[in-house]
Amino acid sequence: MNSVMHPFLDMSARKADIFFGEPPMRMPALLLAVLLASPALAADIKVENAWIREPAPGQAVLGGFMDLTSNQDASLVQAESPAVAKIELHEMKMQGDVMQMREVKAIELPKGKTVKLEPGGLHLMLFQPKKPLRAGDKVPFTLTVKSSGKIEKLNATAEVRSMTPPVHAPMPSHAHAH
Ligand SMILES: [Cu+2]
Repeated sequence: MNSVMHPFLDMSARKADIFFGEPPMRMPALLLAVLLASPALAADIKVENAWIREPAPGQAVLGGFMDLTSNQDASLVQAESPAVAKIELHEMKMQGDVMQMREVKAIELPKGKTVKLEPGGLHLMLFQPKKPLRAGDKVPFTLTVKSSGKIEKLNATAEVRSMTPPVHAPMPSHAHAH
């Protein structure tokens, strides 16, 4: 079981399900209670190999990467961490000759497929670390995942790793304009 970081938010989500979801209001109360209590309805999501690229001095934007595998169709809709001001979900794509980066509303996690957040592809963009992050630091973060109309929060930890930028492959497009 994944622990729930924001019990209040989670309760609101469940309440919303009761009022706006499919017709559970007609179900006998006991059955409804059993369904809501069943953890089998929530997606089981593996978070592996989570890491953050150590920023250059003064750099206020960091890339976060990991492998995500869900046992049912789900989508990652939000990420947050007490270590940074904000996290966005990003995608990098070649558009003609130009590598472009944009924010995406969600990252789809198809059932059983390992989705890799990695340099040059989907990634988390972390903004404004509250204190300097150095290689070896462990950064806690929380992912918000939606599956079958349910919202769940996953807590995980990413390790800061240093990566010497390749001399011949500068990544000018990684300079964020937003
Ligand atoms: Cu980005």
